[in-house]
Amino acid sequence: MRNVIMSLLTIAVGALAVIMYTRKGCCTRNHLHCSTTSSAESTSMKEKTFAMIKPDAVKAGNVGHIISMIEDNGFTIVGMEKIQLSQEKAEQFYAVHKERPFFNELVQFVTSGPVVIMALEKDNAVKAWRDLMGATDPQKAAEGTVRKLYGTNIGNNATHGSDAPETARQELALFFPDVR
Ligand code: RTP
Ligand code: MG
Repeated sequence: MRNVIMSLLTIAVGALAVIMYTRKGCCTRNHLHCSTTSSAESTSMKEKTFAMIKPDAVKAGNVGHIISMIEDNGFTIVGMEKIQLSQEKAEQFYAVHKERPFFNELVQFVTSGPVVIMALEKDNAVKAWRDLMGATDPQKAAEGTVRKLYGTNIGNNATHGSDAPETARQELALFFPDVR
């Protein structure tokens, strides 16, 4: 009888250990999308995105205002640098628009002065930063968005944000290879 009770206890402890390991496992295997929360909370996931304050906003002295908006909206700035983009890097960054009629103008603009690049982290950061930036054309952007406040026209629209999680990974790898 005593042996049976000991065996049952061993099985119970083993099962408990397996359950606890499984719950912890997703966190150690995938730190970008780590969540050990209940199913009700599982739709919000820490994510990183790439942001740029473009030359027009840097020249106009709006870097501080835009960074304040970013922090006030709950983003963590995990990387930041003020840089001058080379023609080659700008062409690489905007390669997806190579065939568009505005490509040369776009590369010329983004290399016309220093930019501030950032790696931002937040739950659903890609969409959250796109929402905070507003529409590509500042005249169509919603009130209170970065582009409405600090953009001038579709070319001079103050900021850039990655348009999808895969794009964010590519753009972060291009500018912040150490950010994971
Ligand atoms: P971004 O990449 O800079 O965050 O902007 P976006 O996703 O809102 O817009 P996208 O379609 O990726 O276009 C990239 C940039 O190209 C300029 N653009 N000019 N003249 C035009 O019709 C035109 N269309 C786009 C904008 O400066 C836009 O940010
Ligand atoms: Mg874009």
